[in-house]
Amino acid sequence: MAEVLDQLAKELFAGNAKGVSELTRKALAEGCTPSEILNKGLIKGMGEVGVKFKANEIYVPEVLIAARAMKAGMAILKPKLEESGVKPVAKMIIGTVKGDLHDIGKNLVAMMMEGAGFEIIDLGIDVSADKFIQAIRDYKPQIVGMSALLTTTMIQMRESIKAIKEAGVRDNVKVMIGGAPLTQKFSDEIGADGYSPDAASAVDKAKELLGI
Ligand code: B1M
Repeated sequence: MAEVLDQLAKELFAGNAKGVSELTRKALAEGCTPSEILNKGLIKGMGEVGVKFKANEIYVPEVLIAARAMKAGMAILKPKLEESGVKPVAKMIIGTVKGDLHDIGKNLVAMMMEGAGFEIIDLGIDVSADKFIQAIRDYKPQIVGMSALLTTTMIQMRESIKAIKEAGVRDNVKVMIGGAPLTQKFSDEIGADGYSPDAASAVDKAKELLGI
């Protein structure tokens, strides 16, 4: 049983979507629980992707290919997880801030978070403060993720955090920010709860913020 899960983690790391689909089915047929397949197969493989990405041993294309393989496995596993009542680690809404259309980095973060067992509600690009606030009310996430790639839009993060505070929902969530022009100093200045420089550290930061 452990063998099929190890193999699954390896195929996910290699980005083999077909292999991941087959092994997910095989693991189910061999009697592995959906939660074992998720944690010891898919999340384990994606965790390895995160480690290598952080160490600059693999790059964006490899991460995207691994994420596609993860999605292939999840498509089979998701209904089984729902049937067996496995809860996500936590819920996160994420979006690229108003005026900014860059989404490659944001999508990578969303994929790595999903890979780590988080439920992700992706609000897309050009997300206004009002849209963040509405989504906090609608989805009740534990984490709000904001991404910005332009020096002209990073300021929107300050505006959004201010608006979230004024709307009275700031205490309900941890706000995490990221994007190429950002720094920890900027994060501190605008009152975010956390900053992370890349998609793999985003998972660590989110867990740290939630104490999990
Ligand atoms: Co634009 N662009 N772009 N662009 N673009 C940059 C960002 C730029 C640095 C290029 C340059 O001039 N050298 C520059 C910004 C300069 C500045 O602000 N100082 C720039 C500009 C100027 C523009 C336009 C204004 C160009 C124009 O029209 N004149 C325009 C703006 C449009 C708009 O947003 N309103 C524009 C448009 C575009 C395209 C549409 C063509 C395209 C985006 C396509 C898309 O995203 N779907 C594009 C691209 C591709 C880039 C570059 C080349 C690549 C960005 C990228 O995807 N990087 C970029 C130059 C560069 O970076 N080399 C550039 C890869 C990605 C994986 O990295 O997004 O940093 P990144 O994400 C990382 C981390 O930052 C972090 O994790 C990710 C993965 O490790 N991270 C988070 C990101 N979000 C996070 C959130 C977190 C945590 C971590 O928590 C929530």
